[in-house]
Amino acid sequence: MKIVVTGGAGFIGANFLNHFVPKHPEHTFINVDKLTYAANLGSLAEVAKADNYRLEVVDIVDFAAVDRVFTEHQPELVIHFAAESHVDRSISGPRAFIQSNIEGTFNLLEAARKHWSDGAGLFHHVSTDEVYGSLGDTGMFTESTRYDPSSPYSASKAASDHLVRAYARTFKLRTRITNCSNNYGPLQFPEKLIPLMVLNAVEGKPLPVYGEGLNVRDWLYVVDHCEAIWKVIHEGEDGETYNIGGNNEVRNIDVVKEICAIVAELSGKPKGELEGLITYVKDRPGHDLRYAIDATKIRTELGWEPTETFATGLRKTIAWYLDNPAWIEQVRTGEYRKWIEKNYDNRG
Ligand code: NAD
Ligand code: TDX
Repeated sequence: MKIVVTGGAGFIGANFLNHFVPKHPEHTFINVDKLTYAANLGSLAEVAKADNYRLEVVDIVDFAAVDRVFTEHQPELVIHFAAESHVDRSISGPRAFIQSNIEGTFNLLEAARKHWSDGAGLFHHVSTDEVYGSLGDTGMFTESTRYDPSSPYSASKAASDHLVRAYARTFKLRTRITNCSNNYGPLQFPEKLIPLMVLNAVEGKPLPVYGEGLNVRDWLYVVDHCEAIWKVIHEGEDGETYNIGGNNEVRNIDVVKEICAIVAELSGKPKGELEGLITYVKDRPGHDLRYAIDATKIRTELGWEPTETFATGLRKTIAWYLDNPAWIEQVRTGEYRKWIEKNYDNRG
């Protein structure tokens, strides 16, 4: 089968390709990626040598380019990861989110509608739990929770989910959607909480915690997410939505303290010294308090179970960052440094 994987040079897409390309020589994986700041071809060094891998440097906002990919490769499956993904960037500059996440998804759906007649082809849309908005101290998101996005990022993802459902209902396009909680693991761009804190701790830089650090995220190891997507594609049902989450709710401040403890252990630095770097900074506007996924549907209907706990996955992740200084140097371009100045300099 020919599989288009959009956003395959980003964090989750690269983990997906690294995991599945070697396992499935019978499939050809076509990575369709614009190569934004968040992409890194260094993450795909091994996969790039494989006979069943191709790279198409394409902006999904460009319909003609997307159409050409469908014409040339005739994919039977699209797994749509490509998106602008960082909430803070969607606050300082929302336009790219509207373009890539909404218009980009629309273009893929239009190409799928044009090229896939009579139920040929499956469109798998990778989405987030942030579309459901914020929880209070109790409750969990199920597949029927009302959409209530808070940030331009989550609003753009919500819009893209709605478009996917509309194409399923109106044009009978075969689609599936997964809404997943916060991912962490190797290859994540160090603007996100976990890699940012790991790298800053290693370098003795401040650890900027937004607000009081009491916001809760439900963490899932990235390969567990990838396996869940694979399961939905192979065993799920058309038109259905599946929530994915690992039942790992942790307050941000506790995540940061845990990172300090593991970095201390692995690097030999005193834990107290690292915790002393914790700095409370101005909160994110519209900051969702708590996310928690009820993954009963994918667990009971498809038998999916995560393999990592937060403790095992976090240790593995930190060890990976400590062992891969070359990868870190590669992503820390001038653009990265500019973002760090822009996001943190005015937080006080
Ligand atoms: P990422 O920012 O690390 O990577 C995104 C990739 O998409 C990059 O390679 C980038 O170049 C590409 N891209 C962006 N705009 C594009 C465009 N216009 N055309 C072509 N390619 C483009 O993101 P990620 O964390 O890997 O997230 C992947 C997907 O999973 C996103 O759709 C995101 O909403 C979703 N998701 C992420 C998380 C998480 O915790 N990271 C959780 C749930 C869902
Ligand atoms: O420096 C920081 N300090 C801090 O306290 C950063 C970068 C984040 N935070 C807080 C904000 C959040 O409560 O940590 C939490 C996690 O922040 P992010 O890593 O930015 O993730 P989040 O906003 O929760 O969104 C992530 O999960 C859902 C991904 O970026 C999304 O793409 C995904 O859909």
